[in-house]
Amino acid sequence: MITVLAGGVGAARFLRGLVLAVDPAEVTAVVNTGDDTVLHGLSISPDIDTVTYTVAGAIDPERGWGLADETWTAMANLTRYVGVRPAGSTAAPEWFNLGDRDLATHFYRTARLSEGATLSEVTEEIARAWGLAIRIVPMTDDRVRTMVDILEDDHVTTVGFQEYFVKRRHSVPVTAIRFDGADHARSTFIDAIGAAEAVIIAPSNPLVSIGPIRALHGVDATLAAHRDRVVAISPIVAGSALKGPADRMLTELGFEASVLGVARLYAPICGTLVIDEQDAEHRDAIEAIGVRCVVADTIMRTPEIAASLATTTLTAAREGARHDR
Ligand code: FO1
Repeated sequence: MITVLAGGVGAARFLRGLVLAVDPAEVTAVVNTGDDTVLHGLSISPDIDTVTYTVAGAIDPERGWGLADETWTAMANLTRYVGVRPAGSTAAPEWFNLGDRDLATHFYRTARLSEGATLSEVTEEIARAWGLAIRIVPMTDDRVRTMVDILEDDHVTTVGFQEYFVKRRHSVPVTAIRFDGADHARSTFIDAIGAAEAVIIAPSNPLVSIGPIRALHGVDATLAAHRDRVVAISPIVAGSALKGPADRMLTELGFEASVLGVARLYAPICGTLVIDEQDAEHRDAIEAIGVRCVVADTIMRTPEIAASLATTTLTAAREGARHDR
């Protein structure tokens, strides 16, 4: 079994490559649910859906989220109600775009959860409906919410992750993040770490995509116990995030926005870091802090490049596993 800890777009592209390189039935993707939200009364799990749609080949390639060939009739009609919405109401959240085809997924998830199904069960059903052979597992069936302290109009306000990421287009400074509910939430996947021949930390934001997974009880300790077979791929290339605010967020929260900064964050739980060719000069500095370093093309412009990155990462994990005995 190969276990992948996953956030959104970067992880989804990596998984799409991985399933070209190995038997998809061998792969378990453990997905962040700290980004989940409820809008219009609908349960929305953005990272789970991004992974599902991408591996199914149905994602919109430009946006990286939502479905290709999408239409937006429901959203367009929502604007009618924005003018009559009373102050303080969260109805008609027109800032979060739900396409007509995508809505079907949220309808299904919401209905099944209200029937008493767990998020794990519903996620498996949705993956099956899309014809996927990989296992997609939410990190927990309990409610965990990533909350972000932002600096706005000279004072600090706490908002949910999507209100920071989408509503404010992640363009405001972040002063702190926390994962409400993580202290008591039960992880779904500890066994999938121990049983895996390789554990891969996908190229996702280390703070708000992998951070919530690590915040669950027992996860860091289990990863640390299998550290030699854990391989991470840096989401930071030449000091920048390929997508999203990871670079700014790292700096704002006191970390270094570089492959070395990523290596320091992961050093306790991960034996090897895969970095991009553009960062090859940092290899020795990373190895000096006790993390083996592999240099590869990590910019997944095509599924074939992602497949090659997956093969390199798996080889590194298998080499690491020889130390892990
Ligand atoms: N991201 C945006 O930037 N704008 C949106 O309107 C938006 C809508 C959306 C709807 C469904 C979904 O599954 C994802 C959506 N995303 C949107 C992406 C998503 O919120 C973020 O990329 C992730 O949470 C970060 O990993």
